[in-house]
Amino acid sequence: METIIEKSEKCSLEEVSNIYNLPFLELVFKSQSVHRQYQPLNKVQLCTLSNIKSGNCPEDCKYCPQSSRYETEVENYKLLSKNTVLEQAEEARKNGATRFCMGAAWRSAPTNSEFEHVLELVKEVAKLNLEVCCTLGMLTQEQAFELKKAGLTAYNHNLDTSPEFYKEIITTRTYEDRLQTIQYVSNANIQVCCGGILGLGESQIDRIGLIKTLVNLDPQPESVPINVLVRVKGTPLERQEDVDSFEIIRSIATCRILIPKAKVRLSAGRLEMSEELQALAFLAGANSIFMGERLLTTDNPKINKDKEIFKKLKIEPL
Ligand code: SAM
Ligand code: DTB
Ligand code: SF4
Repeated sequence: METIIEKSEKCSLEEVSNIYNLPFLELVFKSQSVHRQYQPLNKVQLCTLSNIKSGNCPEDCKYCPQSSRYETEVENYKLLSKNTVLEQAEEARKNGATRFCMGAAWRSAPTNSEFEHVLELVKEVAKLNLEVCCTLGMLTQEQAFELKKAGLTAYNHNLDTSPEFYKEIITTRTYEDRLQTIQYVSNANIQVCCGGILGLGESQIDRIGLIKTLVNLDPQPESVPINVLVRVKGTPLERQEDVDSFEIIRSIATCRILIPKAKVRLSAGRLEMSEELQALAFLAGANSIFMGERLLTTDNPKINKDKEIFKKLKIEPL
């Protein structure tokens, strides 16, 4: 079977690097020009997250508060009930969200009745006329087909960083494992949502390497979340340095230019961003945010605050 990275040299590291390193103003001009060609203007999609299963995860992702290996203050709970999730989804829709993303702190999606429960959640959320996204860890091909049948729009599975730096951040699974699940999702005709995290201590070439991998996925992802590390007390990365704001914008702009049809999502980390930086991210080609006062376990800007920014910038929810 062809693999999703079959044509991996379509765009070389050097080509990605040449774009990433353009003079800043030229880069943003170029990314905005591509944006105008491929994406609706002045529109940003609102997505809301639900942590449907929290904490106690066996993986060792160094950024993550939900790993059982670190002493964090995160809440641990098993799968949420249908009613709870549907209430959250309805609330999200009422606030203007058009996409609802359910995350679970699992290494892999379970194979028992818990998976049946997730399928049920997907079906019910889809009935609310919301796009439905899940992120449940690794999947089998069969599970991907079942999620598709249940009405799943998209599956989020991030590569997080470059293939080279990955082992510094996670040792309990490999980059290849991630690519395999992405392949299964793609085979099942579910949209691929795949991106990464900035600020893990990676070098600029790692950021470029992540983008190169994303660009060369075939088909390219429909959705690219760009997260900025949320430093959580108790995780190995709690004292990681700030990532330079211009690196965030360069990453977004490069994704916009090289993955023109994707939604580029300004995901985790907005709480620490000024309005001006967020505006610059939209200018560079970001066209989605998470709305709601929580991401999975950490805080996100208040809904009213986001409404204010949209009003000032005359941005409409998509
Ligand atoms: N357990 C599943 C998995 O890892 O694939 C799904 C849930 S996991 C929390 C979803 C994504 O959240 C991760 O792939 C990572 O990119 C992002 N994430 C987790 N903790 C983060 C943090 N502290 N800051 C920024 N992004 C984070
Ligand atoms: C993604 O790329 N970012 C979201 C979503 N996909 C699942 C998760 C961000 C999590 C931030 C840390 C937390 O709140 O636990
Ligand atoms: Fe588990 Fe996902 Fe957190 Fe890694 S990112 S520890 S797999 S919940």
